[in-house]
Amino acid sequence: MSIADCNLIDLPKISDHRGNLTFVESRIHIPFAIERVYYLYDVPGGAERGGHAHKELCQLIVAMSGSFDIVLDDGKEKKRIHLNRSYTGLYVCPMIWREMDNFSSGSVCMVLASNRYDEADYYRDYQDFLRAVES
Ligand code: T46
Repeated sequence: MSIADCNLIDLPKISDHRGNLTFVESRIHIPFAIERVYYLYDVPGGAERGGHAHKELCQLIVAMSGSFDIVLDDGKEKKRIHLNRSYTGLYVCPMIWREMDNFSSGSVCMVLASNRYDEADYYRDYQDFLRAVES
């Protein structure tokens, strides 16, 4: 897996005089079935989140409100992506180290995930992650 396997996905947006509606359907708009939804909010200015990789988990990360940056790292290459639209999600495949920062005030990060929470699926040590991608 590499950061080339991660991509921005434009979700459907239905607009009328009442506002916008966006939806996500498993395996139609994203390449996995959604098993879990979680969200980050009330993130203090200057805070950093992430700092880990997943062995098997696939995720779609969406800035539902405000904005933040995600740095993707596959052990060879790094890429910083700014998310600021509630109809654009970042698909993150397994074995990608991610770090998140630059959260704007009041931002909300929603994550659609392919599996339930499992701490055993995490690499939380960067050297362990590098050893795994290099093996
Ligand atoms: C990711 C980024 C975008 C749970 O109990 N259930 C959950 O579903 C999650 C996601 C976390 N937790 C617990 C585990 C920790 O004790 O909540 C605590 C904070 O989790 P963590 O430090 O992993 O949070 P972030 O914001 O650094 O990372 C999270 C996700 O863990 C991660 O998969 O990609 O958001």
